[in-house]
Amino acid sequence: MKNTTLRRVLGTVAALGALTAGTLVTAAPASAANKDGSMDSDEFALFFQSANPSSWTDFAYDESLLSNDRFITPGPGKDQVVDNNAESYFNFDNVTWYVYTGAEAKGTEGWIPAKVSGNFSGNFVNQVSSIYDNDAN
Ligand SMILES: [Ca+2]
Ligand SMILES: [Ca+2]
Ligand SMILES: [Ca+2]
Repeated sequence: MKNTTLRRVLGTVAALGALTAGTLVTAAPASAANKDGSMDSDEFALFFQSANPSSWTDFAYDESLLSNDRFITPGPGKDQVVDNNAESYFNFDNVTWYVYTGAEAKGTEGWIPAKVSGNFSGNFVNQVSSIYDNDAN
């Protein structure tokens, strides 16, 4: 089980390395912590900028309001509010995450498959206001 998890994590290290200054955690998921600046294997991250390295925040749980969250890792955008301010994403989780342009899952819905990173398209760039995975937490 542990070896399988590690292989999955290592498979995405190269992509993450191009994105950021922050800490990539390859240890057991038991150490995962929400919004601690470490990308754990059950988390979803939002970045201040697209393409270029920038500040980001790691989310382990649903966020019905991103207006009280800020980008926390070192880099451009650090301490800026996340709401309507994220240009790219990294779904480091094993499940799909859903993003919405409105708070509390309102507005336009988008989804990001497990282990996929990229830039938000026109409908979502600097518009995302809430995020959810499908595990009821
Ligand atoms: Ca974390
Ligand atoms: Ca929040
Ligand atoms: Ca919005």
